[in-house]
Amino acid sequence: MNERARPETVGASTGASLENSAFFMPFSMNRHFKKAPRLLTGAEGVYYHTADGRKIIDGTSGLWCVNAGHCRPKIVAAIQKQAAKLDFTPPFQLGNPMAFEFADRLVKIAPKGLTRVFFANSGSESVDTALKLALGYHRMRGEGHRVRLIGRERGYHGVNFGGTAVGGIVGNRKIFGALVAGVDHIRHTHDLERNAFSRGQPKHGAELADDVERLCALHDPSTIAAVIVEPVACSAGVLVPPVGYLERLREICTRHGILLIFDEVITAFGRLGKPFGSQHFGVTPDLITCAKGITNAAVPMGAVLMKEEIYQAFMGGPEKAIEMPHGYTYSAHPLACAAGLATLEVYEEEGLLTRAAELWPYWEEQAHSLKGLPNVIDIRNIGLIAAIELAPSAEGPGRRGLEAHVRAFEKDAYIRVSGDIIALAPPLIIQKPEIDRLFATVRDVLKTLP
Ligand code: PXG
Ligand code: PLP
Repeated sequence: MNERARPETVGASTGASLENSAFFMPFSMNRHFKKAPRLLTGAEGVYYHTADGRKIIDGTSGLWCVNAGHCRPKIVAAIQKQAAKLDFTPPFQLGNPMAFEFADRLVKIAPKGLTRVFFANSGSESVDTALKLALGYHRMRGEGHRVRLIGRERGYHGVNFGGTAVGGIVGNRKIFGALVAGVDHIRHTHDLERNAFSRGQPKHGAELADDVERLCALHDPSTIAAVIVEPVACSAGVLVPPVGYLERLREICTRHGILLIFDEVITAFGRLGKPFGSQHFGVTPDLITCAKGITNAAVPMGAVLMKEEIYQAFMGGPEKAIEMPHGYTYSAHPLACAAGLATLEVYEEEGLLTRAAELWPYWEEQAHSLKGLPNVIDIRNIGLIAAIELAPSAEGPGRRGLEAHVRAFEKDAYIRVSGDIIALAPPLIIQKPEIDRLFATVRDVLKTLP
């Protein structure tokens, strides 16, 4: 066990003292977990370390965020140094030089035309920021009647009110009341009947983008501010866009003066073999939200990238006025900027932003080799992402998925499940033998699942 992995909570790893812990775990089965906790105490590269001394292969990059692998020395050192030098700067009316440098560096790797950056502290905050930027942009241009926001069924845009409202996961919405007024949704693109076992983008479904036209006919395009989608919907089970779908969305939005927002919280920073997913698909949105891999998850951070004309729309008033009445105490936090700059260096030095493109064919073969195993009803992949969809068990939806997650952890692999869909997206530094090991464990688990 390495130095960092030495547990301070060995007692807790037995679960003995956890059952009544004050910690209300987010998005977790609190009571189930606290009875038999799965605790991580260290990490390095593509592995987590557990309190009982096991090395667990990280099949989902933490939560799709540790793209360069865990505890990278360069990033660790940058954070340590920054913490000792300048811990915090107020981001309102003051600044730290790194924020400006980091924004300029991000723009250099972003899709052409996205020239300005607004910082937040998470994907959720980035999404709510982007929605407010879209509304503000229209208002500034004298189109304040564009107030509607369109999301997509099965979309995940974080957990703040705006993101929950445009999101399309029923379980995340149903207990939180009316959310935000004026939101509507297009249909999702998941279609196992026509597209099961697709490799890369599925063939069928481009026409689903025409759902935006349906909502334009219903509400009138002049009332719609923005459409937000994930280029690949990851949280809700890896829904890869059909061939031609994103292009069609782009065309419809442009034609109606509607802003197109790509939520790239997961697809940015190399997951699809390019710095941003938009670049892989060759479709440029008006705004991009990102987070997670922006700092390799070592310090929380999120960002919204936008086209020049959006930024300029806010710059028309008097110079001595605040152009955008929005921002967070921790926007452009020095530790996040330091981590982000070091992360970009690691990505660049190791070619990580394009490595998924190299690994893709091998990854795809390995993933699809699980076809034919019990209960596997679909396998899909794109970049360094794969999903294995299982038929729900007789006990109900999600039970088989949960069992797969728990059994894999016992066999030293961390795999994320969304209902009965296993989602794999390891750190971009993963080597082929480790890919083999990950899929061998998933294979073992699938063979024995009830
Ligand atoms: N947008 C997208 C597309 C995301 O994937 C968020 C926004 C919210 O980001 P924050 O940083 O506020 O969590 C996300 C986050 C999963 C999983 O298991 C995915 C996310 C978060 C937690 C779990 O699929 N994505
Ligand atoms: N609530 C209160 C009472 C505050 O004073 C602030 C910030 O000053 C916030 C919420 C927002 O916090 P943050 O800027 O960290 O999002």
